[in-house]
Amino acid sequence: MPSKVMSDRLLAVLPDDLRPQAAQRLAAAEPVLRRLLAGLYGGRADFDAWLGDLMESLGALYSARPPELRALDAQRAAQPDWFLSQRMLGYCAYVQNFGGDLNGVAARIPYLRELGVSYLHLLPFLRPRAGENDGGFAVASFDEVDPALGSNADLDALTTQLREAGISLCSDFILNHVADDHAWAQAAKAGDAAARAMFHVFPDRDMPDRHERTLGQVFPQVAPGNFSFVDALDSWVWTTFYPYQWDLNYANPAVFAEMAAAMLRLANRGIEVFRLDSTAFLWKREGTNSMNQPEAHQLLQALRAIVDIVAPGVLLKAEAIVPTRELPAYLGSAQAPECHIAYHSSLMAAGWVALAEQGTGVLREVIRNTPSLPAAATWLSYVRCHDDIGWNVLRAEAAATGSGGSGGGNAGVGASIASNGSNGSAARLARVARFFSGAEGSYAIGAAFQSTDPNAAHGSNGMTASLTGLQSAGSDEERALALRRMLLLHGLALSFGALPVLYMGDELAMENDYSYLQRPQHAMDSRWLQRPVFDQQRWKHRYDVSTVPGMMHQALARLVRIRRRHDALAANAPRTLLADAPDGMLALARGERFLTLMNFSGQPQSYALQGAWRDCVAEQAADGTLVLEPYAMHWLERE
Ligand code: OTU
Repeated sequence: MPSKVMSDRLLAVLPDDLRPQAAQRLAAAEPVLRRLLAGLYGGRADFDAWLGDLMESLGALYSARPPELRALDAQRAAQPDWFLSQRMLGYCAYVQNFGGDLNGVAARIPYLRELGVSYLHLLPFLRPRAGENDGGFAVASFDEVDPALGSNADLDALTTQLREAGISLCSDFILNHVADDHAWAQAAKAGDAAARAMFHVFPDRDMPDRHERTLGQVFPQVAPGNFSFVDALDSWVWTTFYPYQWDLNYANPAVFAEMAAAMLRLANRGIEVFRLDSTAFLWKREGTNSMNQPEAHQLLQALRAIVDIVAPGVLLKAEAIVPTRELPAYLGSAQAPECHIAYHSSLMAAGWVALAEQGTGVLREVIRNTPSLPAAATWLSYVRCHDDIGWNVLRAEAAATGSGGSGGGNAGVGASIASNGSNGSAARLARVARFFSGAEGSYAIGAAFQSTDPNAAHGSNGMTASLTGLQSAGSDEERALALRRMLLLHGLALSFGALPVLYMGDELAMENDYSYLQRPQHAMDSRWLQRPVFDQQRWKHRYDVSTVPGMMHQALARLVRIRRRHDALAANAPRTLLADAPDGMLALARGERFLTLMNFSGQPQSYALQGAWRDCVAEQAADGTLVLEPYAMHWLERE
């Protein structure tokens, strides 16, 4: 069917005044959308009719978009790199932990502004499954706010207030699965064939067993296997995560159309960024691990084309916790844009490896493996998040960089491990995981996640402060070292060249929360260690530099302020890894005029500066040979 016919289906439902603009956007994106969807679903007899209906539903969502959001769309379409500025800073929190409810979050807007936050990621706040729900990642309705957190009207009010404060709201959009009490799952259980076709349902173990041969496991301990038997269906359902999270079947075009519309309805409530959860898993293919499949990228590119037509002010953020080489594809290319932002989980995990090993081999290899990006796309940098720090994404870098861990002669945890080949790299990463669970003479207090095998690494849990030694510190000196380690990791995230996101509580050096052990539904999932309730007492001390929270908060706020002043630190401004630093250090140049020096080891490190510099943090001149104290960081600008 010709492009014009499809575009007309959308234009027909728009009021006259919106048509010229829509026609313009369609001219650019409709052919792309149609090509992508034809590639996925074109073989079906009803493809043209389906696509026509999709266009009409997009038209309805287009005309329902509130004028103030349309204005934002226009503004951002005129400046598509708006989110790459060094003035952008993210903050991530659970609604219930940060503000109690949505109104409580609104009450914290002044605090966020004071920190310089311009992007707020609130972890899942839509109506979750009744009972256990994986921290809200099992969604029962995409159209209702969780009643425990507020109403849809509260969400509308919050997005309005945030927008007025210059803060973009980011919401999770959990598009890989829905809860087993979502209307589709309930209808399927009641015998509705169309609803059943929204999922991957198998009458016996034949196909599940064939898939299992090559699938990995996300939660091997608490949710082993990737299929769950559902009595009401008398069948097996694909459940990559917990058994109550049913994977959606994107081979069915109805799933794509429904999910695209659900996302745009949320966009029309003023959500400006969607964190697309578990994007790697969207398409299944026998004989593979059913991750990062080409069709998953086509689906994301089709979603992007839809956003570019209906709500071009909206950003898509890929959550794909996959090896570094698989990451760039989630940002697409200039010709085929995909997401605007992607989590750089390798960079995040490698910062922690550098601390454990007191050497930067893996970190440098990650940076070398990080390609430059299409113009209006960037990485998300972070120190930690609500999930575990996953080590497996670093297998390739750990294998490529020898044993690691030299840090000024003080053997780091990797020092005695030979790591050529995958067993070596697994053992090396397993040692890092043990380090952060407190073994290997470590200052860290954390928990290994989802692995009982001492030779395998999965992930590590714990708050940044606890993993960097604050919780175990017995003296001011040890506290000072922990503080430096926290600032070092934050400094990496802030100066790397990315959109940095702070994790709630880290700015106040909050420690592990053990209350989850008392909650039977959470006790087996140690990710709850790092999901504490915002500490009001620490917050009150944020200006008091005689306290640890005050020291952390003030030092971090200072880095944020310095970052804002330097356009060399903008997300996609040039970055060069300098090879002349010792292994315990990382030296990162941002253009010709800015230099970040980081000591990941417990020993002093020297670095010979070329030319005259100014230390923007210490506010003093720096030249000649600079000696970096253990875990110290220097941000230098050229004089
Ligand atoms: C995401 O995470 C979420 O961030 C988790 O909180 C959810 O439990 C999960 O999806 C299911 O919705 O693999 O790329 O290892 O890193 O579960 C997606 C733990 C994921 C997480 C993993 C993850």
